[in-house]
Amino acid sequence: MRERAGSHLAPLLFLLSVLATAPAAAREAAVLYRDLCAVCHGPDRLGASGPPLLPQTLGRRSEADIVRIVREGLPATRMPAFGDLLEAEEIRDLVRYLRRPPDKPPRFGMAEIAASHRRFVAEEALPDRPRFAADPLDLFLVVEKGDHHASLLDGDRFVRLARFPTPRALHGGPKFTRDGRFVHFASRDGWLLRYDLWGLQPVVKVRAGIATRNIALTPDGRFLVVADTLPRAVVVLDAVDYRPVEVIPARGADGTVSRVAAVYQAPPRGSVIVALRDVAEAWELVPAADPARRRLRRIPLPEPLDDVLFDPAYRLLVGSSRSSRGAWVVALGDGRVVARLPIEGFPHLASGVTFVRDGRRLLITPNLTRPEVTVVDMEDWRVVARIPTLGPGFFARSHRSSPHVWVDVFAGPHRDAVHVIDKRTLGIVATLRPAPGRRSAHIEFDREGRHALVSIMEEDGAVVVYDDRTLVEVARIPARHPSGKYNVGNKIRFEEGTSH
Ligand code: DHE
Repeated sequence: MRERAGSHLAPLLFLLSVLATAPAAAREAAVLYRDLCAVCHGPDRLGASGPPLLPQTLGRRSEADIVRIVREGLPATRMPAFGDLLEAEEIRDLVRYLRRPPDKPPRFGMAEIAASHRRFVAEEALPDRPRFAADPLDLFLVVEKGDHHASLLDGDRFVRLARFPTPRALHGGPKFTRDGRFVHFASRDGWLLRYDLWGLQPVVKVRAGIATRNIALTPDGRFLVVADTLPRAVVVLDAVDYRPVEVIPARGADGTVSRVAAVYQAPPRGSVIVALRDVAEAWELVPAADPARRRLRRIPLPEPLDDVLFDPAYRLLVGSSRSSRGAWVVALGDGRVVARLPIEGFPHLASGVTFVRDGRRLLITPNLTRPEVTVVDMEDWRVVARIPTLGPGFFARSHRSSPHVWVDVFAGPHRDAVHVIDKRTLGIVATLRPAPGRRSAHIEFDREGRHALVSIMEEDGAVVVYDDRTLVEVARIPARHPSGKYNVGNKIRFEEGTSH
């Protein structure tokens, strides 16, 4: 450890003094972790105010990347720079320690979930009408990743009604109750929050895993189903009070343990579909208060498909995976392979949308690795158009009453561009750059399908509102690294142009 304490941060001075008095052997990585990192990342590396630091949660970052973060800190977060305090070798050893599994495998089951439970307000104390004057079914929820907040926007006037803290690192769409009053958020660290949009207050929270992908409500609204990659499990909770009902280990029919890629509500089926990342099957799950009565049906797949979309009747699953080329169409009823789609790269089907043209339903999907969007006829599964774009895209969005589909250009030098595609001609009619040089991504329509909202995904970003017909900007609301935006009315009506 270096003699110089650096310029800042009172807590670090305290930690420094602890280290200064520690014996030489205490410089080992585990001790450095305990003294410097555990206060934010938890004594067992499972996360606390900071994220978990385990091989499974660090997986996407290289050793060099993590060394840089430890040395330089992370801007706009509470992660300080340790470059003034630690020698390069100490940082390297610390990072290698973080990338090794802990001596004792982390455990996160019913007891740990129950122990994390916290209620903020009694159900009886919730207000009986909204605390704001705006149409409660035309609200937008904007997730602001920059400082882990969400904003509530009035979807008629495009003004902010409220802004409130959320768990850190939210991912996936928040899920609304059928009346649109409550919303469930999920973070990558497993924290779930049920929030009352009328009372503008958190109601209950729980940690349902160490690393979580997303959540789905059962169509009857009774249960919340959670997709975990650590532990490898599907967790079922009571959707109102967040008491754990069941932890279902994710194992294929042959016993192979799998990460859970995602869970999706399937309203016409009364079930939740579970996408698995490591085994060639999907599950259809109907939870029950008594786990002995829940139903779980395995649907065989031609290969593991972890990025999926459904037809509006939820008879078919269209899925792709990182390892395969193309996509498959599989009947949810009997696992019959209906078609194989010749799409190159990695179509991001979870972000695709469907719409009707000349009486035929088309599916349009962005591609995470290729500069094109693909349009597929959902009756005969022909690729009807490949539309070249300025770079790989992440999100597509439309609305039943809009003549357009909007797609972003998420990666590459043109990540500030958003293409507007004509549903009839399947040609790009405009390319907008709401903030030149800055990433513009993720689109959501208002309830009437008249306006499209785009996120400027930057620390000092914004939500930009366009008139969908004139393509003229009508409002710009500052926001801190806004990611997804969700219109309550579109979500609870299962509007065809948006995600569910
Ligand atoms: Fe997402 C939704 C998977 C990286 C922002 N993302 C989803 C869903 C899946 C998914 C399966 C649908 C679940 C849902 O909404 O309930 N995302 C993945 C990945 O596999 C991938 C590529 C890698 C990963 O590490 O998870 C990935 N996603 C990202 C990002 O890097 C994004 C841009 C920033 C972030 O927050 O991490 C991101 N994903 C989003 C958003 C949604 C989403 C905003 C909800 C979109 C919606 O409109 O519903």
